[in-house]
Amino acid sequence: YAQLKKDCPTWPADKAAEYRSAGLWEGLTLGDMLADRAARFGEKVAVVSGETRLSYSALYEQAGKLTAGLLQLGVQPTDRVVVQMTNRYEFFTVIFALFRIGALPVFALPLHRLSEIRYLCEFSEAKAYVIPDTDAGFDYRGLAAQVQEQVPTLKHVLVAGEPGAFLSLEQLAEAGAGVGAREGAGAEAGAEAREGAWTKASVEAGAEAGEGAGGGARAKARFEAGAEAREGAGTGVEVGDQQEQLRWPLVNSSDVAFLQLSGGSTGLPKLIPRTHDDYMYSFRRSNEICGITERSVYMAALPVAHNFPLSSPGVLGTLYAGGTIVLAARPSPDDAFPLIAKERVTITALVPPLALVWMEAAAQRRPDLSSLQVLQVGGAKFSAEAAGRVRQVLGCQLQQVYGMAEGLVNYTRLDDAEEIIVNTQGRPMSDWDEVRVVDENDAEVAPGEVGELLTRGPYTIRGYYKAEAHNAKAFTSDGFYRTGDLVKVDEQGYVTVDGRAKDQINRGGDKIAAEEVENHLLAHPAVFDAALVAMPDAFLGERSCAFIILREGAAATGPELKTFLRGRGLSAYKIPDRIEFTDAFPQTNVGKVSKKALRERLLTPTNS
Ligand code: J2J
Repeated sequence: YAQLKKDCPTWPADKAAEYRSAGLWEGLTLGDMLADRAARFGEKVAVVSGETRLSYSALYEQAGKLTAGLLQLGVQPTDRVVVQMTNRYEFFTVIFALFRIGALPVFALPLHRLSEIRYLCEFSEAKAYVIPDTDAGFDYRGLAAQVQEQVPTLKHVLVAGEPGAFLSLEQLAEAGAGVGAREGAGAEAGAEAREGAWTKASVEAGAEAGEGAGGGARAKARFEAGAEAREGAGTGVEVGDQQEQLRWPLVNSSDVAFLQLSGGSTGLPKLIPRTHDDYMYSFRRSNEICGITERSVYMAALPVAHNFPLSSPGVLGTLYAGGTIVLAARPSPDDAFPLIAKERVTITALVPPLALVWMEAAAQRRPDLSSLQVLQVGGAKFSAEAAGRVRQVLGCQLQQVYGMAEGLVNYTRLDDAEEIIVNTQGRPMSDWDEVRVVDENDAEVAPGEVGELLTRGPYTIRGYYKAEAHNAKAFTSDGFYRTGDLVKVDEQGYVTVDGRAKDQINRGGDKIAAEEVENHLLAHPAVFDAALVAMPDAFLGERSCAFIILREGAAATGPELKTFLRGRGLSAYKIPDRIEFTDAFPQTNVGKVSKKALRERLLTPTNS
């Protein structure tokens, strides 16, 4: 815990105390949440995934078995586990098992390949990597074999489905169930896992807190006692849970629960440490704004580990409310429309290009979308023109969502005037969100003028994981996160996204850090210099174009360079859509490559 604390910058004590006493941070963990909801909602369906319908109790029980199995395997509190899961129910059993242990999921996206996964495993020193067997014709087990060969810290690969050479989650859960059956064996595994890290005093304090109390009160008591006891050390507690006789280490609500992936603008992706307290606040508050209740049926059409479908209010908000999650294997109208009709989906979230595809398909096919009340669109700018057609074509309310895995999420409100819903990206979800719009010198711009959005608040991180030097640039000295987004904020606080100051391409919601791709290109022997820029695209909003200066006497074609990038294990969406060769890059007056000038080159039709 001491090391993790060092690696993850957090809120200053006075702010944390403020957020706690205002009741924003409730002192509950994600594990507490599931335990409580399982007790309250029991046989109600929590997750629908293909043929599988998992009740709240079943989800809790399966997560419990996996918890025991993972402990037996040697997964310990604060261990990192890279989770790359497609939209299937095992995503939930795995993450809740990890939350229970206090191990940290590191969220990867299904499209990530060797280059990204190897980096995530290496950088987080992951002990395990969780994958589906296959999806959309891709075999993740082959990828895992390569990763394991190259990353020595990676001890285990766990597979949802057919395990091949690895261990399946099912086998692991069976092993865990065996352990659970032998009374106290889970405790042994747990105790072993805690060896050395847990002081006696803290264990006692924790146990006391756990005793007798139940539900939220128990968690709160644990929180207080645990926080006191745990100065630099971990605590263990025997939880008087009727449903299973497992012990697990005390996980504090102020602990980092997982590492989320940043869209990134630097050479290597950054990891975002989110705590139980801050994340739960974000989806609890989102639930209020988005009207999520026990009756809500939320469909995850986007990859479920992405911050948007995970928490805005997404699948976790839905579980919090006791609603039902429907996992769509794919977001296409072919897959999603029948599911909406069959499961009576009430709300879902899309990125703009998918919203366009849905509108096109709905206009032609007239599917039954009568249950759908709200369509959330975010991740990239949704054009006002398209936004204006949503209600008529899909028959539901549009909600624009402008969020970021680092924290701040803006929503248009469901009862906002049509004009606001169509033309803005919403306003911050919380009155506690602090927002500043500044110029290049960090001076606040006049109201309504364009500037970079800086933000700080109860669910916006204060720094990336293990990134001290970068944090000094990405955050102001008083803790505001520099979003890199150029925005306008109106008198009512509504935000319009106007552009970007960060060196990133937003390809229909998929974020590409220019420098990351440039570094891969520079590894090619024929490439002298490379610059990746965005080019406008009617469908995706932006696509990427790489400008290349070749070494003297060297030759390479566009297709060769693309093949080269694929060979380096870069995921498909990061492969440049277009490659242009040039003799020199235009420069800014301080001698840097002018990406603005390069982008402009793409707009002039004479360009070859
Ligand atoms: C313009 N740009 C947007 C929007 C995000 C909810 C919704 C989205 C994300 C997300 C998220 C935008 N219009 N409506 O985490 O919880 C761009 C901005 C932003 C970056 C963050 C959530 N919505 N963006 O997209 O971490 O540039 O989160 O800074 O992937 O996406 O990307 P990401």
